[in-house]
Amino acid sequence: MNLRTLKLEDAPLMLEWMHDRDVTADLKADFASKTLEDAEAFINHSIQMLDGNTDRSGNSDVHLAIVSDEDEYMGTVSLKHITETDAEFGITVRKVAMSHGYSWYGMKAIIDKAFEEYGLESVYWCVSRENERAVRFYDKHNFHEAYDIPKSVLNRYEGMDNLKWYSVLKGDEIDVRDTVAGCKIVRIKTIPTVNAGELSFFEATKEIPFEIKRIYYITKVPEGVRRGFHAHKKLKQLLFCPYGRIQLVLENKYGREEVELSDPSVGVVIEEPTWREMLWLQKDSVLCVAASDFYEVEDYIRDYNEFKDFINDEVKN
Ligand code: T46
Repeated sequence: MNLRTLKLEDAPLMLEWMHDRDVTADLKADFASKTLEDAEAFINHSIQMLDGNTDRSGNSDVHLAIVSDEDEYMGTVSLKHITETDAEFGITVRKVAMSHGYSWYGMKAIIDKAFEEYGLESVYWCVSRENERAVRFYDKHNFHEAYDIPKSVLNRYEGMDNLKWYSVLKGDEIDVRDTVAGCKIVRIKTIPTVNAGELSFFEATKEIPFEIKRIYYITKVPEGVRRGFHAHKKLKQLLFCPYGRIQLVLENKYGREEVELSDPSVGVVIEEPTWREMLWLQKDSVLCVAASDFYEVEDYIRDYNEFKDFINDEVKN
């Protein structure tokens, strides 16, 4: 997969999705009436814009082709209405490209460009809530609903209701691993507010797969200190770091792996016997834990060899 400048020879495949009701049903613009010449004109215009030109209304947009390894056009990904700080994201892919990772690849690549190449602070976009496929896609990738879209942007969508807005801020991690030593890495819903921080929340048993009976947090730990060195027999926990940087080393029947917790919107769910060690990479980092049960000293295995025997016995049974 690749992202490249649009070429005139992409026009027929661009026209293919424009005339495909399955692709365009929930899109704002009327694509059904477009012709090959329209597609070519769009591509020519996009190439001019890449040269730093703006259109008559002063907009500067970037439209790039998402292509296969064989350089076949699969869809277009865009940053529109680019200002010094933000831009609107847009994407359309051909039906054959759906569910093959092209949308995610294109989206991630252009958002990376927005922050790294164009120096933007935020990227936003919206979809019709009736566009279930798109809403599922953005939710699956843990993008968060945005509630503070400026009026000037909303005006562009006047007359359209039932829209769901999303935004990504510079520094948001949008490509984290799914698991660490078989433990699920979860995205904690996080709502950004422009210039006023973020609010994160999770609800049992929606984002985390157990009822919460206890919450505890570890604070005031100096840099370089390690804690943990134990496993639990039954306890399930969600670990997250709302402030600072903590390295988590996890070991269980899936192996030994580490992950850095440094994003308040990322947590790790430990559901089975797992040896854990936590290293404070930054002084005063906070480790928060939501646990499935009350504190029970008998649930701890604090001897590493005993833990190894415990998981070996579990594997055998
Ligand atoms: C874990 C990691 C991530 C209590 O009395 N009640 C509690 O709910 C907890 C969690 C601890 N304690 C007592 C037991 C010890 O006397 O607090 C003291 C410190 O606990 P510990 O040495 O186990 O702390 P960590 O940081 O090594 O481990 C803790 C949790 O205990 C453990 O369940 O998974 O954080």
